[in-house]
Amino acid sequence: MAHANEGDVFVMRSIVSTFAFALCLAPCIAGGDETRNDVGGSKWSATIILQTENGLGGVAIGDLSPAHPGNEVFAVSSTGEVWMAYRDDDAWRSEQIHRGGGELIMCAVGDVDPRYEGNELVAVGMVSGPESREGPGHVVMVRRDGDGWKSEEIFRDDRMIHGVAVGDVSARHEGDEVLIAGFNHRVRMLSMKDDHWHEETIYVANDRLKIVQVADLCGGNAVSEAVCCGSDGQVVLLWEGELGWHHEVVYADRFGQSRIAPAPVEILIGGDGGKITLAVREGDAWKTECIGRDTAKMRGVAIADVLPSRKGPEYFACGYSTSVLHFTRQGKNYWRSEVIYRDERPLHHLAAGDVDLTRPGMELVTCGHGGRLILLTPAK
Ligand SMILES: [Ca+2]
Ligand SMILES: [Ca+2]
Ligand SMILES: [Ca+2]
Repeated sequence: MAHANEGDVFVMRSIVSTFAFALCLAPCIAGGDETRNDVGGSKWSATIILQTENGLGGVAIGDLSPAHPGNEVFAVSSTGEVWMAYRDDDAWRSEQIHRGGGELIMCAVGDVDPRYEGNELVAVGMVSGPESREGPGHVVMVRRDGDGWKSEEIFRDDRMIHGVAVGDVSARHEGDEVLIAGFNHRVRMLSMKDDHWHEETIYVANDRLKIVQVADLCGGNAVSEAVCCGSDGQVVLLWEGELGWHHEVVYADRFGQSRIAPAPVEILIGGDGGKITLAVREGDAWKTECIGRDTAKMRGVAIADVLPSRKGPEYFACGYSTSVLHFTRQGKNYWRSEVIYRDERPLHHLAAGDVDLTRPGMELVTCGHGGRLILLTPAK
């Protein structure tokens, strides 16, 4: 995999971005360690909220623990661990809430099992061993149980499961469903009814699927839609109508597309060719534009209102270059990017959510091969 060196040029559509910035991060800290980054006139704080020995594949933000106010941050590791990080007054603390035998890639939080009060976490990956090995994949559900945690496998597939999302995408089933996407090219929907998990395939792609996300892109539908992407280079919108599941290709590229972040009327897309694409729904059609490029495969994208000083949401991406980039529209078809964080190792995911109750708006969380879970906030 490619690593960007300090000084690498991020070639943008009309502008050269601010460059690489080496952040020196302290080793393992239980309570969180803050480092100030000052790049291109904008200041961002990077706080290590968890340091593990193994690489972290994916992060999710949600409320799984009533004992801690607001949302917690979850991350899954290459050795099958699920971690929870939470803020305790001024310190960040963490707890391992599950350990399995296979690499976990992604996780999501939501109320997927009505038999238990509140939200559950679902994590996906390999049943055993690393992603690089052929073998079955599975979905593990982790939930609070008194003062402890309980986990169980709720679905097993013949290939690795790479992406997972939770949301209400089907009116035929009460409440939220679990969507999974994996290396057998399928998006499957899991729903709990009568004490059993039911599964149905809702889409078959041409190649390995990496990600599925729940989205509200078509106003007027009673339930949400889904978006998936993978190695065939297509980003596909899925929705259930009266006649079953429908799909529509939003974007196609010769490189695999590995991360998607849907927001109302738009989708931010990260590709294996290092390209970051914004797809905007205009009427019944999709309009796409390249908003930036990185020097390696993209492994995280986020649309979120993180900067209170700016109107509307901001666009972020990260990947194997080790950088987290912030994209700003400067005018029609003209975007600027800046590096707001640089890790020591490749980054594998980026998520946005409200994890800090002391500041308005959302925060960013990223993780990757270095085993660090990093909270990124605009510096005070
Ligand atoms: Ca909580
Ligand atoms: Ca529940
Ligand atoms: Ca439903």
